[in-house]
Order: sequence, then structure tokens, then C-alpha cells
Amino acid sequence: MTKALIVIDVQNDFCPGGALAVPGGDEIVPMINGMMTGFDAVILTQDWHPKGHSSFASSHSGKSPFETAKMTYGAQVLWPDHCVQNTSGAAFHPDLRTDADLIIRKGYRTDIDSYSAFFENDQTTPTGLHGYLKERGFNNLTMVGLATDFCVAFSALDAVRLGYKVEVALAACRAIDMEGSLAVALEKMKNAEVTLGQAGVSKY
Ligand code: VGL
Ligand code: ZN
Repeated sequence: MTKALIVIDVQNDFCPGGALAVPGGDEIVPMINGMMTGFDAVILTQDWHPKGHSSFASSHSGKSPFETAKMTYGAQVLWPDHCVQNTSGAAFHPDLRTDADLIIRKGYRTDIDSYSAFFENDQTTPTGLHGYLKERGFNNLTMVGLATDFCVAFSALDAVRLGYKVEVALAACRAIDMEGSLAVALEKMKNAEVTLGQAGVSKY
């Protein structure tokens, strides 16, 4: 088998009570833990920003969270400060199994955000995940986690572009859904032939 499970950003700040809480973000943890045994490898991603990161509204005078700013690489949504390196908000949800093959951190360059597990938001700076997966021979990826309409969708779309067969197990994802972002993300994933399904979920 060559199937890897990619668990996107199941971190305290994206769960209820966190700085950028995704509604129901914590509900998916038991399901994801259960899915892990059905894959040849489990990879966790961790949003990992330095203080004063350029994706934080607090780094742009006069801007509020959820407004956009123009970056060198295009428009960027501004977020509340979240997932700051070495804080409890950046830690994985305490119940998430972390006995994974690889933990890949992203968003640690001050000037570029990184939604995707593969490329930063400039669409060219790689995280190294593609090299890891290629070298280990994985071509089949299932993605779960937070948030469906940002990091999960960007990761899935990049993975398709890179030639992987990709399924997003929607039951084990939750969305931010700002200004219709979930509908847009689902449409883009459908058009890109991402399977929007339940891979590995039904058993749990
Ligand atoms: C995410 C916004 C900012 C995500 C990360 O994990 O979807 N969203 N940073
Ligand atoms: Zn972030």
C-alpha cells in the first residue's frame, strides 16, 4: 500500500477556545485518531508562526482580523494572532495522536503565509513535503483536519497539481467559512478532481 494520511493543523488555536477557533474543530479528533491505523504513514502539519507574522492583522496598522492586505504575492486574509511558535495555542489538540511518521511545520517565514502543506502562499516556496512523499513512494493521499476552506483545500489542490490522487474526508474536517469561502473551496476541489468523500471514516 502507498496511502498516506495528512492531518492538517489540528491545533488548539483552531479549536473552540482558541485564537482562530473553527466551529466544531475539536469534534474531529476521535475520528482522525481512529483513521490513523488504516494508512501506511501518518503526517501531521502544524501552523507555526513567529510573533509579528505578516498574516496577523496586528502586524498591519489600521487593519482588523478577516480584512485583506496586499502582499508581494497577492491578496492575503489577515487573521487574529494564532499558532505562535512555542505557545499552547500552537500545540496539537491534547487528544490528537501524535505518534506520526512526520510533523511538518509551515508559516514560519515572517513575510509569507503558508496555507498549503506543500507550498507557501507565494506558490513557489516548497515545504519539503513533496520530496518526502515522493522518496517514500506515496501517491495516494487522504486529507483531514482544519480548516476545510483554507489549509485543507490549498493542500489538496496543490497535491493534485503535483500528481497525487487525493481524497478529502469531509467528515473529519471543519471549515472557517467566511464570506462563502467553504462553497468556493468545495467547488475548486471538485473541479480539480479531488475526491470529496469519507475515506477511512466509515469504520469509525
Ligand atoms: C489556517 C488560517 C490561517 C488553516 C491557518 O489551518 O486553515 N487558516 N492559518
Ligand atoms: Zn496560520
